[in-house]
Amino acid sequence: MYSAKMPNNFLWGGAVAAHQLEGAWKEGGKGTSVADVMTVGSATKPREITDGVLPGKNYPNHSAIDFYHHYKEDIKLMAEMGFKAFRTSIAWTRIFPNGDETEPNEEGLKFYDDLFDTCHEYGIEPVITLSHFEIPFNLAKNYSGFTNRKVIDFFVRFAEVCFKRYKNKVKYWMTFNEIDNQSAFNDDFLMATNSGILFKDGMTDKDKEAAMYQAGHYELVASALAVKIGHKINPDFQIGCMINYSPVRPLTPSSDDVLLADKWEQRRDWFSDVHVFGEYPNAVEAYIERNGYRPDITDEDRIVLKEGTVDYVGFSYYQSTTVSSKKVMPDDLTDLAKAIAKNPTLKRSDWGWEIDPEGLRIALNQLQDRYHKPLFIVENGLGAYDKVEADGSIHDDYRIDYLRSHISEMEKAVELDGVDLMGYLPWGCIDLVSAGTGQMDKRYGFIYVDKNDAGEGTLDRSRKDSFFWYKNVIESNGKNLG
Ligand code: P53
Repeated sequence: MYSAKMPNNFLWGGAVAAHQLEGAWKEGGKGTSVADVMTVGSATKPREITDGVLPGKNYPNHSAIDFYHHYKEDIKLMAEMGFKAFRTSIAWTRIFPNGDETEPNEEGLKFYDDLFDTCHEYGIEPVITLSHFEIPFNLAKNYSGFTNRKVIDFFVRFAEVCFKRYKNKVKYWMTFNEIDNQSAFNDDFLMATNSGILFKDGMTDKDKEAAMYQAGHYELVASALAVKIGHKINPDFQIGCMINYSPVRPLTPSSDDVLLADKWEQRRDWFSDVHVFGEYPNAVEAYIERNGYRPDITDEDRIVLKEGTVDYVGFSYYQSTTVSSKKVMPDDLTDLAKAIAKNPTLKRSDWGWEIDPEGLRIALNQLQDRYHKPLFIVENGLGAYDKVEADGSIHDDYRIDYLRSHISEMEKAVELDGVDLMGYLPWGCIDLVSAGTGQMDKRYGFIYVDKNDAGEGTLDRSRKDSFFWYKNVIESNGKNLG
């Protein structure tokens, strides 16, 4: 609905994911997830995905920030900032340790009962992702992840158990985190995290891309089935999709650059197109056919997709993307990464992520125009090194600058452009393990956690300058940006 000002029920808060902060990877009956077999990397060194948990390696997600034992203290700090909503995920392996069991693990279910109860004690609405980069390792290793149709049933069982158990505790859900990331099909990390695909040596780009289309399709079917079941369990549920949205800028006004930007978007946005419209866009059907891929897509699947469309579009926004036809011509586009050009007008983070606040307003407008659905910013933020002063304070003005400029563009989108926006949940509201690099020192938080990349530290929590700044933002419903 059109609102000329920031709505009073706007969901200010923050976001995290289970595997990046809970730790306690073997407690409460939890099984091993793909995140548990990823080592620590750095800005320049990718994480290694090992064949099971091997001795002598550093797996940062195993202990993370031990939210599993600290959640009461952490939620209290979020309440102090005035959070209205808190996004986290349910670790699939706490509920189904190997993914293929028929009965859930009661101790895992109980943990999330207590967590959600704690949120409600402070009037904080939980926003829950079902699958956030933490598919059971068994499903990856022994079923080839989502390239296997059987995994649809395992996911749907997991979703149904969660919907039933938390029927009166959780209203806002999302099915698959950043489902569109896997369009970067030759990125081993993204394929493992998104779909539980562990590529074998010798696979060609074509093999990988074909696997991605199959896995993506089965995930979309699994999501649609979950949406249908969820709405039956509680018609008040709001179940969304979740994409990593990056508006694409042509490097120059040339037709080749403009068309390349369109092609690039088509090859990512089909995931959310299917989630929202319940049908495949022509551009992707044509691309699949032109390349000779034959994903298993049945007529029944197509009916399911239509019946399980989402209620809202959740998305993360970190940066825009700029593409150049000097790198690749539009009709030759396969590997999306190869089309990306450095945007000469933008600054970058220490990890090379471009900083583009206006890109967020563009994203909100594009998504509103394309989908006509409520939107929800469920991740945004700056990964940065923080310095703790002698007196324990942390002056993270760079983080405040990033968030201020993005919130300001977001407010223009709501107040000037009429975007129907449910809330703003910046990423990593408490410091946690980076998904991409496994580092602790790539920090996003308002709350500092004393732990470094080597895994050393007291785990003590403290308030950064941004903590007090964000409290004022929330208190003033976004008017006081400092
Ligand atoms: P990190 C890649 C591209 C965009 C977002 O990322 C991504 C990724 C995966 O690294 O992930 C999302 O921790 C994701 C979160 C993640 C966050 O962005 O690499 O949903 O789990 O932590 C930030 O700096």
